[in-house]
Amino acid sequence: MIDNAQLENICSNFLGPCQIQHFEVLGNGNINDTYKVDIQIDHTSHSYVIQRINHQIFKDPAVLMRNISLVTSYLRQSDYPYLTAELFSSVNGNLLVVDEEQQYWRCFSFIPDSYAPEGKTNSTLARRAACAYGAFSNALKDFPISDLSETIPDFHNTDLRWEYFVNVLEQDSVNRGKAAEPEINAMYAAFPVFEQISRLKKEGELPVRVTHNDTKAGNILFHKNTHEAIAVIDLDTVMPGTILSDFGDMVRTFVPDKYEDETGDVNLKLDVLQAVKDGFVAKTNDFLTKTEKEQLMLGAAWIAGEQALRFLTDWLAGDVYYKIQHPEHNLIRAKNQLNLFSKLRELI
Ligand code: GN1
Ligand code: MG
Repeated sequence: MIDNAQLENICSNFLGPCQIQHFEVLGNGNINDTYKVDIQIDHTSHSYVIQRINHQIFKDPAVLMRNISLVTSYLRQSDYPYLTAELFSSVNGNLLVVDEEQQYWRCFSFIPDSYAPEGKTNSTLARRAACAYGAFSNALKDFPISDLSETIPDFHNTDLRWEYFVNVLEQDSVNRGKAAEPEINAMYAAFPVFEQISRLKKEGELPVRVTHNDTKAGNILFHKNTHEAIAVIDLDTVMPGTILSDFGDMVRTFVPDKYEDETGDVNLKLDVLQAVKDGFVAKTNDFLTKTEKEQLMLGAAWIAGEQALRFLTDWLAGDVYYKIQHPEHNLIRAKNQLNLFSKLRELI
């Protein structure tokens, strides 16, 4: 855990000499470390978001920042009706500050009076969120896609993720294979859905678009009084992809009645599912192809299945990717996502 002095040092690099009045961990990110800091400037308190980028995962933080700058400038010049967090440059004019431990830091404006729901929302909030994610895709539909880099190459290449899973399973380096037998079998049973997606991609049926790639419930900010959606956040994985994964991640996180790391049977909230569909289609109907529209629910099952694959692989590999709070965390997440996958598969 970071202390006040360390954080103050980072902040000073962006904002000039300053004193932190208060800081707290923001959100439930599994990869980066995010803090909200309150700073007194000219007798007024200002809030910022300070974030340490996990550069084991985002291997080229400069490229990541370039993508985000390009996309947010483009959105601000379009008629996209939502807020975008402002990035601050360091006193040396860089969007990144590298500390003495070679950790990469960045600073955003904090969007005031906002909250992120993380899931378990009602259909009104889900529809508003889906409209916002849909408007995000719509606003970027003519963005010059070749300007964007892949911040994590092959992020939704499930074929490669499958190969990695099989390798990890064969090696079983931390001897966890036996304890996960039912989940491993369920994973194999999910494979035909991955094959279907892979086939559609190979046949050119899924146009490459600018996609967000992390359209979960926790990445939408709502206004705390009006409960209107006000911003799409976490643009780290905005890169070329298929719209099915953006629809899929919304369904994966808004529709179940459990958070992704809760135990117990996962049930679908069908009114919320309808709201996600309605909101997203309202904003994307004009430009999605017939196949994309027909395959949205395949996308939902795919993304839940792929997430199960990622959590299960990480558990079998000895928890090398996601942050965990306890030893069984990734296995519980995998069980939850497999359960969700089986429910979504019935709706394809
Ligand atoms: C990670 O860190 P966070 O919560 O924004 C992951 C997503 C997963 C998500 C599962 C770069 O996102 O792909 O869907 O955890 N991000 C990366 O909660 O791998
Ligand atoms: Mg993210």
